[in-house]
Amino acid sequence: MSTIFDPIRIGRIDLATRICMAPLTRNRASPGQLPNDLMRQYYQQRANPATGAALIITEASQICPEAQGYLDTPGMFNAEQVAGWRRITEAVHAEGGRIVIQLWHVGRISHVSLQPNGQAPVSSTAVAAKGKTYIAGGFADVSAPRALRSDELPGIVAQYRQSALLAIEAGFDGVEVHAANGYLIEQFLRDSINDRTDGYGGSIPNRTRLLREVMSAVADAIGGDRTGLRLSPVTPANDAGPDSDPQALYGHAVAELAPLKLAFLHVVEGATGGPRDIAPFDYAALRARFTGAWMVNNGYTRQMALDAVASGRADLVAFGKPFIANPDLGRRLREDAPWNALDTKTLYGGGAAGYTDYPVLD
Ligand code: 8OZ
Repeated sequence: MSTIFDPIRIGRIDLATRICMAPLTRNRASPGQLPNDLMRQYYQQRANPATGAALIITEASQICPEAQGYLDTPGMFNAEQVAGWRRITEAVHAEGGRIVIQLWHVGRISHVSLQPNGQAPVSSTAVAAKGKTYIAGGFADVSAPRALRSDELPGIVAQYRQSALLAIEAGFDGVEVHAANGYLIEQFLRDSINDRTDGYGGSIPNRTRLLREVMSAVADAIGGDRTGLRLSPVTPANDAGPDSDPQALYGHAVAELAPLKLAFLHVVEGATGGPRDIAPFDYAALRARFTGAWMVNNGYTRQMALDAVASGRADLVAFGKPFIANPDLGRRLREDAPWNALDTKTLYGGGAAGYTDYPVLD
């Protein structure tokens, strides 16, 4: 029987415990979508596996300029960004921690003011999402997207591949592809959003095509044993309506990735950051189709995490908001110490307040 405090090897990555820091958008990058010293301090504070996380998954980071959907999120597509991230991976490694970067393309969850030349965001569809994003000056409705042509998709796949290669150059232990929470890949997966009539729409194998091509390209570039994937089969986040058959869709998606021997699959159970029981879904059946490490997330308490790993239901547990408010969450889990409360006003944007100034024990 394992505990959340036991080591594990996932793919090529050795972890000191099963405690992971979930990806968390904090909107504190510098102009140029650049990682900076404040971000370095934030990750470093959480990087020692004895007190923090064994594995940090960074905040979602753009694979290309068109992939941005919110103000001041970091990028991973040019040399300056690589140099900035390198300082962060070095700081995390100096603490004995491991760090993978979450790579995303937001698709239609964006705003023309964040897009190159003020152009429309791209998606599987030309139908706008209902929802807001955060831009210069405050919240704004997301913009109407342009549906990608089929001949543009190989270029998007190539951008994921290139971004993953840059991540390795920046010293990351691997990458997590963000295919959750209503962003581009999920905009292709779900039949509630994908209204295409080409080879990327319609049947389940067509809707999972972009995911399959992205994961194959990334795994081919850096190794499946350094590649993870995040899915959220039933989340309603970012106006992602429920798929007509999520069990079949996500089951197929995971089964066809088997040849890639991915390091881990990170599943958001229920509504991201909300109710875990929003819709029925058999996560154990999904796991049965996967051979790598199984990472669970969403609203885990200490007891839930202990039970999930002790029972064998999960290999790893990712904590999100608790890691914002508790840089030493690993120690607090070990000692069963109370957790600091989260200040929700300082989640997105701003400086050190609510970012690097949460207190540790003693
Ligand atoms: C909260 C605010 C902005 C983005 C996600 C990357 O839901 C996000 C995100 C969360 O995956």
